[in-house]
Amino acid sequence: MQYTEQDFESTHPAQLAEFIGQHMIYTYDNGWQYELYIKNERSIDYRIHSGMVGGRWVRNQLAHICRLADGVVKISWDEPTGTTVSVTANLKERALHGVIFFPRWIAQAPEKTVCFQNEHTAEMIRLRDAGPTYPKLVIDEFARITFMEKRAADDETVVACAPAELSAGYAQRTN
Ligand code: FER
Repeated sequence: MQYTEQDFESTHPAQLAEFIGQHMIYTYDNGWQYELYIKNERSIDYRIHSGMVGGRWVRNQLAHICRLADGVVKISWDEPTGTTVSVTANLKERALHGVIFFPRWIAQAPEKTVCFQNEHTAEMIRLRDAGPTYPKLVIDEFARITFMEKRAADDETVVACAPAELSAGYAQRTN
């Protein structure tokens, strides 16, 4: 017997309407600044503005998205690099908690993953398979959501360029 994700699927698209299109910028208590767009029921786009892998950005990452309560969503995914992430966001309180599990090779050389990943997927898979994987660097941090807005689903313009190509002050906007 070989298991697939479909055997353990808990995404309920009908419960996700309030979260689809949500776009947010947040800063973890360790100072790392991230931007996340919930593109649709199964995918996210994101940019990393600062921190260990600042400059990295990704589009169309498959994610598991589930509603925990009104305004509370949990988003989890598995990167081609082998990094896995689970983020829980409380949109009403603008509070977020993320857990990032970095494979050892990224802890040793984080700059190898700083790119527009969609154009380097084969390279990321090669690096991941070369390892080492363990012990993973587990980062568990709270964050404050400093900017948030609701966009349409599947809007390709929300995350469309590298962090360094954004206009000055883009990530510093608050609302
Ligand atoms: C986040 C934490 C980690 C996040 C993305 C990551 C968009 C991705 C890290 C990586 O792939 O290196 O909150 O949100």
